[in-house]
Amino acid sequence: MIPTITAFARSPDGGRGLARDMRVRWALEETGQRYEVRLVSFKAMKEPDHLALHPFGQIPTYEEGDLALFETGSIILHIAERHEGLLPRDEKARARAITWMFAALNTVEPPILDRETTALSERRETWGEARLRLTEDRIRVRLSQLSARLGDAEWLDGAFSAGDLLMVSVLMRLGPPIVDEFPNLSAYVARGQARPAYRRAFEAQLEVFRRGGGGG
Ligand code: GTB
Repeated sequence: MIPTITAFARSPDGGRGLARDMRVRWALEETGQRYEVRLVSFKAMKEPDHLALHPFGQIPTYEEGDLALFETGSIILHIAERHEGLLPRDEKARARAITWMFAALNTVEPPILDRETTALSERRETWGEARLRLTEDRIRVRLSQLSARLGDAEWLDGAFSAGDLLMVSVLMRLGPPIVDEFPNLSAYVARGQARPAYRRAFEAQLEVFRRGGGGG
């Protein structure tokens, strides 16, 4: 059964692959799955049909027959558990790869999102610049720990896994300036982005942006 995911009809990221449908597309490409995409407007995301799929009125969602999922981590785990390519077969290695999925979403991404909120909504406050610096220092702590663990390795724990897919996606969201302070992390992101499955997913989301005439 071909799954259907949802994505922004007009992504505000200008086709840079930063919206979370990119992570799901990438997982589907890594595992060689065909998929369909239903594009939704910001208005439609808050209407009953979409809210029945996603209680928080967001993208992405994932529909496969009578199964409907939301939350990128859960969607990617579902895909990874059913198809070869994103989780090792060995039980312990698999548990460790899943641990990295949670680490990406629960430990590394939160300070990055915090910085983004400050940069977008709080910067003009009298305390905005100070708070921005604070959030950046918190990110540096996490990235230095991650950098120390990765060391010279290609991926976080053996072969490329869903943990790497999510970690690279999270670091991409932060963007180069801070990541580049850690050369092994910027090389890690570049390795992820060089994967053929990543390139296919990126082109597919960019095509939506091109067809939409430039977002907005
Ligand atoms: N925890 C959920 C998950 O992982 O699936 C979070 C889902 C989520 O944040 N979805 C966002 C959304 O639907 C899109 S990805 N937002 C609309 C809303 O809440 O009304 C976040 C995102 C949006 C835009 C950019 N960008 O333009 O660069 C990047 C990332």
